[in-house]
Amino acid sequence: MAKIIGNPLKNIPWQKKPDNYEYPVWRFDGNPIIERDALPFSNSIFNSAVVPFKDGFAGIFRVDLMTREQKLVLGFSKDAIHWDLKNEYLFNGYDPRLCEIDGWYYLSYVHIGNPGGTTIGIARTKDFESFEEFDDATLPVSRNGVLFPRKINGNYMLFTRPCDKGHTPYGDLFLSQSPDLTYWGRHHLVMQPQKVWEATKIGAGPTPIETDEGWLCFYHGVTTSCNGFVYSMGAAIMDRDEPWRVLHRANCYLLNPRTDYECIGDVPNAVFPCAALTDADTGRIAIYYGGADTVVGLAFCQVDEVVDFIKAHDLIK
Ligand code: BMA
Repeated sequence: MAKIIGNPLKNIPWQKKPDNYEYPVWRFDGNPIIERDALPFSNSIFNSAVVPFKDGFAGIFRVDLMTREQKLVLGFSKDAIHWDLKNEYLFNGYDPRLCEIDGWYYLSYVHIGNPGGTTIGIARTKDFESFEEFDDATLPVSRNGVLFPRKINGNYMLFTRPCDKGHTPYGDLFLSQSPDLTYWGRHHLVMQPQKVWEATKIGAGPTPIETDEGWLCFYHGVTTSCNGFVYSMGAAIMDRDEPWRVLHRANCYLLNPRTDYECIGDVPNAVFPCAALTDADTGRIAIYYGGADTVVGLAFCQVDEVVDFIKAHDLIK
């Protein structure tokens, strides 16, 4: 029975698995939790990040405006379901991830503005009021920069996904290391697309979740149909000390576009996970994902059940 290594989170949002549902990840029945027009002048609010903060939660939300500029926006919540979004733009960019390391909340995101293409921006805050920005962690062109929630063997670890300036038709998962969040090196290839559901490209998802069996990493995988890309969520388990080593990897997706809010929107057929809350006491995990590049959805799972599922459908033999 896999266990989460981390803090308890008594107020994690939760809903029981529907009766007779056979798969390990299920959706919140109040989805979407954030609609596309939750802020003035917003076109869509989707791939977003959340963390426990004080006695509630803080989040950084991807808001695409009616001009189709891409902005990051702060939000706060008592229950991690109902969010008070601030109508102020924090950074230019998209697809934020958040994690807490030693009292700092770290944001990694797709930074736009470099003429060479997108890079991974990193910033940190203690209070979600003032942010310190680091130099970009990658050269262009790169997306899906996801930090691990602690140093491993003295280094910060960052998943990256080198890509092109467009709607990249390829993509492998890499990991880079840094002693100080400024100088990055010791790069490793971690995973490449394998099965059809993710054959076009893969990219990291929420902050990796530490368990006694390894780092539980949800990620997105993309397949190409005659009607375009289909984005689903998969999962793998990486070695705790050498997280570029994949110990187990599900051969199928764990969540894919099936509901109206995942299949209909600005980019149809997209499930794009960017955050997860965890409760070490109960093994509960709440996953936040973008639906059809338009809204924010929430899904749930139990760590032991997900790990068992990955092992039962394991690509790594
Ligand atoms: C990716 C990113 C995501 C987006 C997805 C589907 O390349 O841009 O932000 O959700 O495409 O459009």
